[in-house]
Amino acid sequence: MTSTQQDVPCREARGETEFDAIVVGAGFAGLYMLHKLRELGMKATAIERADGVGGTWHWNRYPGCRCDIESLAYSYSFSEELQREWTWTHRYAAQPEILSYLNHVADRFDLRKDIQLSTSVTAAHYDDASATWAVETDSGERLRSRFFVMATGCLSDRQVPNFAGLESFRGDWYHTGAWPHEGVDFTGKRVAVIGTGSSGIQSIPLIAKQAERLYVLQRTPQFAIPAWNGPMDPEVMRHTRENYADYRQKILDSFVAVPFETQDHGAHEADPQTREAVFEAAWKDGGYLMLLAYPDLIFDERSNAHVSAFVKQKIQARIDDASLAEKLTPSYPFGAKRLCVDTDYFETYNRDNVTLVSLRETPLQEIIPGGIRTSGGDLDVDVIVFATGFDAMTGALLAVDIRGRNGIALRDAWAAGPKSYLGIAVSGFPNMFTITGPGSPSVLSNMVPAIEQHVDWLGALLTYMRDNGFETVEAEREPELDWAARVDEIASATLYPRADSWYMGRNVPGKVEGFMPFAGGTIMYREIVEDIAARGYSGFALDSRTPARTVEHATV
Ligand code: NA7
Repeated sequence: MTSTQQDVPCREARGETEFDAIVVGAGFAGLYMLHKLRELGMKATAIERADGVGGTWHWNRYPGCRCDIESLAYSYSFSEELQREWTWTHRYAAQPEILSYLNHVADRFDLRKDIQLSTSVTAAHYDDASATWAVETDSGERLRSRFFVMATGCLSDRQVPNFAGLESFRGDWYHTGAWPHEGVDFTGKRVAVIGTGSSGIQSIPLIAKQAERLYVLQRTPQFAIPAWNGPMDPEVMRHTRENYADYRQKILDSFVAVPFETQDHGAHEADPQTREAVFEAAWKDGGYLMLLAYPDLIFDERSNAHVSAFVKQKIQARIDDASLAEKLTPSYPFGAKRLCVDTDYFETYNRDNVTLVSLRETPLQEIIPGGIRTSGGDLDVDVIVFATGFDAMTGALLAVDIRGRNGIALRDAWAAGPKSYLGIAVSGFPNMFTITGPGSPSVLSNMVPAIEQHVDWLGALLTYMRDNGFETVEAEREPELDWAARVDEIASATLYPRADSWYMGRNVPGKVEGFMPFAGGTIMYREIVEDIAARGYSGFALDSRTPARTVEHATV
């Protein structure tokens, strides 16, 4: 699919480098997308802002950072050789191990030669006449490509709240999503962690062990289920490695792309003893799958009340002080905010050097040179850790000045919230794709299979275009609106909207509210997108017009 030779001198004369496809990001999504494009014989490049590959796993190096999907499931399936040669050391891999894995993938498939590191894509403008994307980077480099793929991750645009006085702070501060490579030594330090999502919950127990004093500033208490992490059982690793095909099939057959077994009826229908036993077994197994102990926990208020009560009582049993336990107990439906998976999180509050500061009771007023001022008094600290999360799902997409047909900015097209056909493509933005974009299961499922599913689907689409002589593909407006309505409708049938979560866009001041992922599960989603493909990519306009590739183009 390499562009015709006669175009190249014209573009090179304008200082542009020409590609068939430009991929933004070199995390799980960008690496596999690049590999796929290469398999299709395309000239492709991936542009990555970090100085290494790995995406999320490059940036998030805070103490305790690990995946809360089990390692065996949180890994690529596209290469049998890769599956067979990699050994996971723990049930839940820690960040360094996942980063090593991604570096291994980059080397093994010789991807590095087509990855440009330490470079941010700042703008991407579509030119209708040539049907190409003009892409500009922060180094002023200009590139051009036929296809443009945003593989920028769902949780990569980090948020440091706009607290007054931060610039006056005399100590050091860090965001968990941009942790120093050399680590941070908290020994002898007074530390404040702001935020109790996954990043806070993973890092707080380890920071508490090292710091002289730790203040945890909590806005909303979180549900967390113990990981019961430990070394990988060699027998489980061996058996899975020899039977990966079966294991991956179980992933495909599951609601969230993680092998698990649920009940065939709702929790509220079960008799109390059985229900308690099922919850207890799920608790003992640990982790995120507690949310799937029964299939209706996130859909049915009565069932959710049962699991919420069970987990609250488990949380409270882990904390010595009853009034503290009360403050650490969530009040929204179980699972409506992203469920956390912990190691010793609640027990950490039993330590003498740890203080919980409830920002609901004593709101944060400002950062002062010596620490943090709350309505309850000043906290003297040497270090502030912002575990305050990300502008999820849309932040990284809107951070690039993306303009589609007629110069329409993605930011304007999404002014009332993201609208995307299948979470893959946006009307008005031909030949642009988003891997695990808003409107796809993405963050409600295991991200690696979700990424592979999108990349494989796109690979098939690009093959179809080549075989049938299509130059451009673009989501049509009506199907896109229908899809958005469907995403909304499914979300309204769940309990997710009952919490102030990043799923809903409620963690970022001023962000348009709306549930962004597709909550119908990965099986339903896959069936829908495969059916759309089988019907000649219905809902997409495919155009075989030969673009005027040699005319003068609008540039970024
Ligand atoms: P999260 O889950 O978004 O957590 C961010 C935390 O920071 C959460 O407790 C927030 O409280 C808190 N927060 C955010 N802004 C503020 C302000 N302004 N003041 C006080 N507290 C604040 O991000 P994580 O990095 O922990 O995890 C992200 C995902 O990575 C996670 O869900 C997994 O999928 C992996 P809130 O709950 O909004 O009241």
